[in-house]
Amino acid sequence: MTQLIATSSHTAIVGAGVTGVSVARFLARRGQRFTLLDTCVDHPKRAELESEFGKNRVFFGPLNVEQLARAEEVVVSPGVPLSTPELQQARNAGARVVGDIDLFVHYAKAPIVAITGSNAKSTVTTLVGEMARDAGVKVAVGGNLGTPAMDLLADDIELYVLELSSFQLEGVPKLGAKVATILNISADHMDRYPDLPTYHQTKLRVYYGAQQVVYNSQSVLTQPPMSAGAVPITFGGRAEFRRFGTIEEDDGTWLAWQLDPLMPASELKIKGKHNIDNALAALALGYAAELPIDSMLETLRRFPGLPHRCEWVAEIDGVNYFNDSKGTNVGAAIAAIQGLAPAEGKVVLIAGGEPKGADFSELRKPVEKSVRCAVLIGRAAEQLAQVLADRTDLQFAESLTDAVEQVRTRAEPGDVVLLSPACASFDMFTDYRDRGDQFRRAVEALS
Ligand code: UMA
Ligand code: ADP
Repeated sequence: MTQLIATSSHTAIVGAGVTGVSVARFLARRGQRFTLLDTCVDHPKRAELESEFGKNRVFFGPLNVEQLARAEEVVVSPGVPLSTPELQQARNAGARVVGDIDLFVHYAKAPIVAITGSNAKSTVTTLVGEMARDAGVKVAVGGNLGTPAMDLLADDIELYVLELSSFQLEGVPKLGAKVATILNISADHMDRYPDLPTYHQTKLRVYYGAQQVVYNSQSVLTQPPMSAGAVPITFGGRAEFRRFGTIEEDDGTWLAWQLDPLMPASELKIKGKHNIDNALAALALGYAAELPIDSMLETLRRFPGLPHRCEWVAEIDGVNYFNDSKGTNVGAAIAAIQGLAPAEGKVVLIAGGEPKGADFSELRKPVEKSVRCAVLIGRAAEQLAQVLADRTDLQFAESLTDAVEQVRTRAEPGDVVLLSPACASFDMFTDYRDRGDQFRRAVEALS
């Protein structure tokens, strides 16, 4: 446990988004002194925040090092890199610089299931939360998923299930989770990290102090650096000792624990091979958190998946349309292409957007194997075209509606049309939800 904090006589909170506000409200309830700082002068909630916390506690504009250094503790929001020069100067001046998760760990009284990875975090976190709820556990679910961790704190909670981003893990010296996992690692946020090893090291922080670790048997990068606590549980691939995997039976693929078949994969509502891994990961985490297996299987049978993640939208002229707007990096798009590629038909892909410093070359092989044609949109279109030109047919579209109209003319019966952009959405849309909703509307307009 870190030497905390927020018991300090004065805390500076950097970033007045949902995280910063959750920390400010927590400190306000405890009657502790704090200042809330945000570099955005035109902050959309400026007036609201000044009215809630008082003008003398909320500051907008460039960070003031002296003001930061006067605080004993600086709680930094995940969107603000710890490498920000003013934060480094404050640290040099003696301030403790932490994130909201550090604060949360200090005050949480119930065990934590901590889930990170490049992709599938929200799906698996939601599933584990549902499994716990269905098993009668009083559970709180949040973190990067949406509800900031500090807003989850309550005395009657029996289990916390947290989705943690690399940004949130940056500020956590020792998480001490009951169960921790990295689901998978592929390059993401390469506009924030200098290289993949640095990003990977940040993700590994999820394991520090964990009682039980769960990792992906198919990905060496998800392994904890040292075996701490109980013998690890793994997921993915063929089921074996201490592994939730699959076994092949006469009637198809089954989810299994060690040698015990649990349920046919065909009973899952979430579609695609990658979602079998997600179901197995959730089972492994739930098992490690001591949830009953039968009840977890019932949850799996019911779980419809989250919107914008390989979400089925419509079937038009024998072509199935899927919205994977949350496929915001290369690893996600590859999983979606491979997971949804039909046995008989091909994928017609819509990709592109804000590239986030990504290297798209890993898309070449799966695109060559499974993609009939790719329609490219957004700022990354040219970059994607250079990488994919010799692998599949390419077309360009000015808008998502235009892209949907183009894919309609290219898709053949038995094909899958897939929006899985491998990019962020901010060049053309408010966020991934807006992009997914616009895709859905464009597809519905076709039919
Ligand atoms: N800001 C500064 N200085 C900076 C950068 C930002 O003052 O240098 C201010 C902005 O003006 C803004 C505030 O910081 O007012 C925003 O803070 P934030 O970016 O940390 O965002 P929050 O609203 O606190 O939301 C954060 C997560 N956002 C990021 O990590 C960027 C949310 O994840 C998360 O749901 C929420 O905390 C609750 O835990 C979003 C996300 O995009 C969904 N996450 C990334 C991802 O999933 O890939 C990691
Ligand atoms: P995250 O919260 O990590 O972004 P989500 O559950 O929201 O994860 O899924 C985001 C995207 O990741 C999905 O839309 C899909 O494209 C991709 N994805 C889902 N499961 C997997 C997996 N097991 N491996 C790789 N990519 C996946």
